[in-house]
Amino acid sequence: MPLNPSAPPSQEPPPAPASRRSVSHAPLLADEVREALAANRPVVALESTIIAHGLPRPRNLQVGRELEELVRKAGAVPATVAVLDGRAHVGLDGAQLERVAGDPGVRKLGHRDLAPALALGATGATTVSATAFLAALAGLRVFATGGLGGVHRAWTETQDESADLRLLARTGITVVCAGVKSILDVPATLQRLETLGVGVLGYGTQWFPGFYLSSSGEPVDWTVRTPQEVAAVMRAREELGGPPAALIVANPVPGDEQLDPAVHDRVLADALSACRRRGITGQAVTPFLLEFLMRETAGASLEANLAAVRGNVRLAARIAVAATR
Ligand code: PSU
Ligand code: MN
Repeated sequence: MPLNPSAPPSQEPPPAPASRRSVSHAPLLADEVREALAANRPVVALESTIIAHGLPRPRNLQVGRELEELVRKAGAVPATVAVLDGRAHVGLDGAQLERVAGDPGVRKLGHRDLAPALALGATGATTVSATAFLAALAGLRVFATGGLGGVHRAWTETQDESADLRLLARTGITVVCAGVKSILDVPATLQRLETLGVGVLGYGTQWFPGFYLSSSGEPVDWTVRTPQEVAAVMRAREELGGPPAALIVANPVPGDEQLDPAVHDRVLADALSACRRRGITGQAVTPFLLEFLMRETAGASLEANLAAVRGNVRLAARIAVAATR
């Protein structure tokens, strides 16, 4: 409305533009998630980047639903995390999950992208860094994913290190994963995790898992064998206090469901050179490499990826149950 020049000067400041009006940026918890947390019942956070950018449509929606179902079957409440129209959600309903899986405009949001996404009303899937942050903020203690981001093999040229690592260094949450993605420099990533104070437990193994492969060939310092042992480590960390950091539970894909290691090594070498040749950088690198492997292994890498994620989600639910006892 144009100002009336004859009106007395107003005492009220002019209304802020819509984009600056104070809307809450606190994550919105699904009812079921809020009730479970209030009653100290187990909840498992699930990330959404794997759904929106890590898996092909329409299989991704089926998988998103299946993962939530696996959490329920193990006696916990699933909380898939995403940002919809500028609001962070911890726990999605069916239509919201469909949107994350089906809308090609869904962005990929790391932790640093959250503030602009909330302020500007964007819609996006959350990576490990953004999911861990929002889940911990909402009071969740356990989170499941496929493979963490980490130090990329071309780090000396690109300086590409996933923001997952820095966020996990500062966030007290237990992350169940099949190690870090094997497209990465695994030894360098393990070194970074050590420096950053992120705990690493091998689940039923003395070897750090290799995402598509049961082992990366790198040893782990600590091995646990039951969800109760993981819960005991979580309690010890919480009792000790000190600077918060994540605890990684590295859970290998079963040997009979892993990708053939020879196929893995050959196709990955091709994927890395294609990535370099095409000048792919930044957030696009990981989805490009995952997609390349999927195509060039005729879907075998996808099956190994899914087997890993399913195993992680089941284990995360058992850990959440053990940790609320
Ligand atoms: N695990 C999977 N598939 C994925 C991812 C993890 O099985 O797509 C995602 C996670 O969201 C992780 C992200 O945080 O890949 C890492 O991306 P970047 O390397 O750009 O940080
Ligand atoms: Mn990166």
